[in-house]
Amino acid sequence: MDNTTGFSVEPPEAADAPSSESRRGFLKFAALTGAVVSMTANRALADGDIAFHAQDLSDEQLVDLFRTILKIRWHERTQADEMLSNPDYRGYNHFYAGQEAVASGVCATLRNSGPFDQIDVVYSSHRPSGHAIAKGVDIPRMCAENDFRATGLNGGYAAEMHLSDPDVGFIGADGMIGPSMPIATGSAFAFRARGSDQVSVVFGGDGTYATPHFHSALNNAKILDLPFIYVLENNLYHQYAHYTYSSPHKDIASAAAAYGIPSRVVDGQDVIQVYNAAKEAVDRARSGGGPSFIEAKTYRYYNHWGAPGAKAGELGAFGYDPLAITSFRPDREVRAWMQRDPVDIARRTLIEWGALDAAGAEAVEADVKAEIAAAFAWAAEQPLCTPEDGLEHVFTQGTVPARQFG
Ligand SMILES: Cc1ncc(C[n+]2csc(CCOP(=O)(O)OP(=O)(O)O)c2C)c(N)n1
Ligand SMILES: [Mg+2]
Repeated sequence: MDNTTGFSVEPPEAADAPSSESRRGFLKFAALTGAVVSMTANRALADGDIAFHAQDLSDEQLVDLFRTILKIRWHERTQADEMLSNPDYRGYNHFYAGQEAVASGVCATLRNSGPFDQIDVVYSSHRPSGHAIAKGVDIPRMCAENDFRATGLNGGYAAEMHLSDPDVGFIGADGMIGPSMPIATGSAFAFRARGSDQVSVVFGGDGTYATPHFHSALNNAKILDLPFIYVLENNLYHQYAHYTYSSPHKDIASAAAAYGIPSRVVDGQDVIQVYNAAKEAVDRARSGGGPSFIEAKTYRYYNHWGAPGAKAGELGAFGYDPLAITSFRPDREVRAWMQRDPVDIARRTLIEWGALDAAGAEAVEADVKAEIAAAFAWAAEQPLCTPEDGLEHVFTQGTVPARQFG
């Protein structure tokens, strides 16, 4: 363990092992009590560094973190309800509910507004709505986009899997698993070449480990010492296959050690843990210290795609997913993870820290629910795309100057 940062740069075997006496003691205690060892917020408290960066956050900033988590949660729930109960709704999503603390904690450490040559950039995945909201996209226009409306963020061309909003540094979703990683290192290279202190972040699932892009991105990021952060959201499954089918590592973060990149495994349900790890990584990247890798252990409450198994008005999806090709998730696993809900954990922490009280938390949630309902209502009134719109932005106007290569 690198004691100055808390990031591990040890080889895989050592990185998986307990890192301190206190943590070892806690693990022993947890094993004795039958607790879920690797997932409790206490694990980080036992490390003694849980609030290191977050302690500098004002009450207002802490409430903002909670608000972001809630915005994502109510966006997902509202959209799932639309899909289940409104036959006129055309949108769809790879729902992010359950993983909200990851996007919220990471993006809270980034520059999300300002000129394009100063803003930090986020490359997202096929599961982008949480990343987009946390980065600060205009939510009503995102709702319109997801329903293929002409006034949506991308004119109704993109919808969920190609959503993008350069104004806030959300370079965008990506339907392909893997290619966004080397593209994100490309941005990081541009920042370094221009002498900018911007940071490039990519979010990828556990499914990205087995792609060549995972390895080439980390290799290039280290060799060129790029301001690049790989946030791997390990929600245990890619589509319907458990991640251990395609990765030999219990902690995929162990793989970063092979490239000499410091890594950190965090409880992705605890926004404070995510924030701390991301803050360290961003500080390192901005100050020329090179790339970092963060693995957030998390879980999605809905099935891989859409809302099969979900009921309108209820959180989560249960039962056999007819889209499942191979195995599917046991209901009891979903329910167990829902016991460690990122909304509940954030609310409890903020109340314990005195940033707000229970009534205040309820007020924030009511406020967010109203904001999201208004966003969907606005989107529903927007004009639909016409078939002719499909020919816009395809061909360039005028002439393209000839370029000579080589
Ligand atoms: C190159 C490529 N192969 C296969 C797919 C089909 N596909 C879409 S999502 C997905 C699983 C991704 O799993 P993971 O990276 O763990 O992300 P999660 O869905 O769990 O968020 C796959 C295989 C794809 N989109 N791109
Ligand atoms: Mg996954």
